[in-house]
Amino acid sequence: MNLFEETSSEKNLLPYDGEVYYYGKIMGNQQANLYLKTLLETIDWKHDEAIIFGKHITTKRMVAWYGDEPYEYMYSKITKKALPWTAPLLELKRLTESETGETFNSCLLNLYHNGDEGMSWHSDAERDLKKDGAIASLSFGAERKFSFKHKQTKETISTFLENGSLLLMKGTTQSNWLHRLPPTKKVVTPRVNLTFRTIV
Ligand SMILES: O=C(O)CCC(=O)C(=O)O
Ligand SMILES: [Mn+2]
Repeated sequence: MNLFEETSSEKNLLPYDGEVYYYGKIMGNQQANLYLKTLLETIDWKHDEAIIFGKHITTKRMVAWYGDEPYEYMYSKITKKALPWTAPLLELKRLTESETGETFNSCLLNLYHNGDEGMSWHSDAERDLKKDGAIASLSFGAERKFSFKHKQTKETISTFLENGSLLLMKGTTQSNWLHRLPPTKKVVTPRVNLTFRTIV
């Protein structure tokens, strides 16, 4: 590789109005597979709930919420209370902080059992989250497509999130861009995603 070439974590995936850096795999497959197994077995997974058009919805996707303190986090009109960090989560938080140079105080976890499950267009800009705070996303298991769409221009940018990979969203990304994890018939195995965040 050309020494002067930017590494992928230095290249902003977004053309304007935000910053997204994909670090690629930050660990080998063996270690990533072990984390997937550990997280599947030790996290207090619950089906995600939301109030949509006044109706109480329970999704197939499962979620969990951990943090430094029992923070309350409101999203999709449901309030969640953060559980105390587990040892593997603290390990992953420290790894993510050292890779990105950012700090985080909480983590939202998502479990997608297969490609039927995804997450629709949204931005992570709830009131409880630090405004324009960095959000770091760690992925384990099935590789899935991840897309961004600009709120005004509708320009779309996509990337693939590999097993054991790290993605960082920062700056004005959440104010100007939506993101989603599209469902796909091609994926039949689970994926676990961790988003490290800062609650204020
Ligand atoms: O699963 C992912 O990669 C994204 C999850 C996400 O956007 C979220 O939890 O807000
Ligand atoms: Mn999100």
